[in-house]
Amino acid sequence: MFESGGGAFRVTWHYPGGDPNDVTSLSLWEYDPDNADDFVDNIRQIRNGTSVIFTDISYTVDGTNRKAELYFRGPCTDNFVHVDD
Ligand SMILES: [Ca+2]
Ligand SMILES: [Ca+2]
Repeated sequence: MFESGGGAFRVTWHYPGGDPNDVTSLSLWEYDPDNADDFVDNIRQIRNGTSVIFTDISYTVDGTNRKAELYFRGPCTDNFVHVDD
């Protein structure tokens, strides 16, 4: 999970030992402690070693800390997703 104050960020998927043609799908979620997590967006077919940029996720910011607690769900996320805020 990572925190964002809104704006844009870039996500890179890198699957070590995988093929450059490997593709996965990730969905972006926003964590809330007192209610169900909010679904934000899907990434379809992100290729191994490539990046996708989210340009405006300011609407996901909430809570007293004014941050969005973002995380990805997908088959290959744990150590293989890198975020540049
Ligand atoms: Ca929320
Ligand atoms: Ca939240």
